[in-house]
Amino acid sequence: MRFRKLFSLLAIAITFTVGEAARAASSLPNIVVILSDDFGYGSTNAYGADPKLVQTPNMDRLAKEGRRFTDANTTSSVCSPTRYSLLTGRYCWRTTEKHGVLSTFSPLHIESSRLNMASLLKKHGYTTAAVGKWHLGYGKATENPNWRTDYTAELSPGPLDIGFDYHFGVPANHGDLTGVFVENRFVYGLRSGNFPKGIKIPGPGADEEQNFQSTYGPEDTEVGRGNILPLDAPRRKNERVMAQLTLKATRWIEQQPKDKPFFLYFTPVAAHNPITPDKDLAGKSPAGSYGDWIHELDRSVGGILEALEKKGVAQNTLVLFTSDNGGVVKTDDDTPQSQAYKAGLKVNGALRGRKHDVWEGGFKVPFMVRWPGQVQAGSVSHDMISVADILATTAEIIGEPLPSADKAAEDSRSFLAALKGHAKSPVRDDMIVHSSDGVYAIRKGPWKWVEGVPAEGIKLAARKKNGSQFRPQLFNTKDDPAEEKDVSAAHPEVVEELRVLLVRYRDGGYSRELPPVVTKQTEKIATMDKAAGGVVLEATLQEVPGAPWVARKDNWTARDGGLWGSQLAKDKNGAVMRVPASLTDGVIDYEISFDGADRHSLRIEWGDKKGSFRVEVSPEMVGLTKNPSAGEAKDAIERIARKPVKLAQKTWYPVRITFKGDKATVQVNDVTIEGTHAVLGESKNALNFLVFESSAGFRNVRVTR
Ligand SMILES: [Ca+2]
Repeated sequence: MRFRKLFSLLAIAITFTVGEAARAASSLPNIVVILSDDFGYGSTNAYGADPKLVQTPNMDRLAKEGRRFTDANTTSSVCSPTRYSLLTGRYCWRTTEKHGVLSTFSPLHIESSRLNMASLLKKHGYTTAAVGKWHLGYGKATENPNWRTDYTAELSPGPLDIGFDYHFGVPANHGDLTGVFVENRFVYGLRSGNFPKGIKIPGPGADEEQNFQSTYGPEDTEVGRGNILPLDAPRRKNERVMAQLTLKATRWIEQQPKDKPFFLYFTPVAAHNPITPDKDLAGKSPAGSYGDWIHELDRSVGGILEALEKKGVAQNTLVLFTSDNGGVVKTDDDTPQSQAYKAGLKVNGALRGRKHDVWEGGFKVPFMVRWPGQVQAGSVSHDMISVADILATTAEIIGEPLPSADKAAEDSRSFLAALKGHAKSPVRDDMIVHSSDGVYAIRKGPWKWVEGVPAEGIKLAARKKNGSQFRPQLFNTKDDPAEEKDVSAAHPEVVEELRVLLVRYRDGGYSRELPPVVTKQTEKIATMDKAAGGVVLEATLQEVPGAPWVARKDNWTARDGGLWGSQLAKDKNGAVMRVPASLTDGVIDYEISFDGADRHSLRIEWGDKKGSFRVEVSPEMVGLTKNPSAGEAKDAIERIARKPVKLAQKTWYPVRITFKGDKATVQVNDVTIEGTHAVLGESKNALNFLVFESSAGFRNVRVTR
């Protein structure tokens, strides 16, 4: 009896708590973030696209019924880094991703414990979903250098491990080599694979069948070539990917309970390549298929708005539409983008540049927010904001204080005041943007200073092609929005102020507030004791050596106490310097200094011309790899070990390779890798010092056994 009473009291208490939470939750708005892909600043009518070329009534509705921002910016001019920033409120260059985008086979890039849009909202009672292009990786990499996402197995950790309740996605890009969708933790409809027997992974229902095809070939991919993953699963049909994603998103909205708020992160694949508008839209836009593709994006946005209305929740839903980077501009080939350009469509408006660039056309994007009763319809804001600010803004909306700036949302500043039209001062005084080549630029007031230094690992060809972005320059974006005139010579004090601020934010770990000045530690160079044993070979390399060395003389010059190699422009095999050396167990020592080289490879030949393996060193990575042996296929390459390193330019670092049995230990400055392979235990006959692209120097080679 007493137990029963206690139980019923407990039940009342639980009911009360749940009811309270539901009531509190019901006053919170639903949040729908629509992040389009490669969709340029000038591609909607609301932002000036000629309605004779494209018509975007649904996106324009968000401007008419909400607020349109004229100075909204992505953090990167490419996909993955901006997506990371939107969800975490942190610049992606603070992670290991210093340039370019993640691969289709990269591990999950958002740390599982990191505060992000989904985890923040879930904590406040939201149901959460990520539907659309993901491009933030799946799985957790191991030490194995050959690790890559296994799409035949459980894709974990993934979106469901960082706060999303539901996920339906295109793994990386429209036209990526997987050719499939992912639902929650598995490839959608996977029929066989590396998962426990008895599990049945759901696939397309009868109403989705028209959105799939039996095979997915190179012709369906973004680049029109490549080895398609051999997955036993229904294949995406490019023309129906937008329809399928929209269907999954709207169906999810329909299924949401009335008493819980929801967060939908919807990421359509348009207007990324390949340009594949649905059949019923094809041929309608005078701007060609690219215009039709924009129409498809607009129709998808319309589908989401309609689903919110049908559900009766549009009045309590904040809808935000933007893009992950600027549009692709092409002018002189037969691509859909060129056709659109020739027809008169300026996808990035009057801005300079495009996707990938450090120019404004790479970052400035359409950004519209509709929130009935909270945001004035038809209003415009000229405040400078970043997609990294969406997290802090969301936190303010739901009344959750952010952790300290060094812990989370490092670069996120709330623009809620600008959204509601109450901002008395700019929500952002300054902002950092970052190009695909890893070039930083910082904006403050009317100024934009481009630091002009590409990331390590940017190839010589790109350095030549994008040379105009690889030098410091200052623009006044108010007087000169098209960034035509470098005014750094006239304003050295502005250049200095922005340079110092950029360094402070970059080294300080956050920019939400001003971090303390970090004094960078001076570079530590490891010291190594002289290896014991009999000396097989010793050379200081203060001059181009003669026999037994063989060097391609054109590429090798002695200076600064070492011998420097650089690859001839047309020679894809690198500069080579070869020396015979007889060694089984023993030690190879030398020093290396990078001066713009992409990488160095020490190719070690074993056996009687049977084969070789290589020690690779770049400013970012050290690796040990077996090359194909005589009679093996060209792609019979085995990565034995691999680790990141950080080597400064024009600095001498020690390298030591120790062989014992079939084990090798490679130490480059303070980083050590180890690997075991039969070829490592073979008798080694020759060393080839290779340099790829620009210059690297060597000195003090010593081989002992
Ligand atoms: Ca993109």
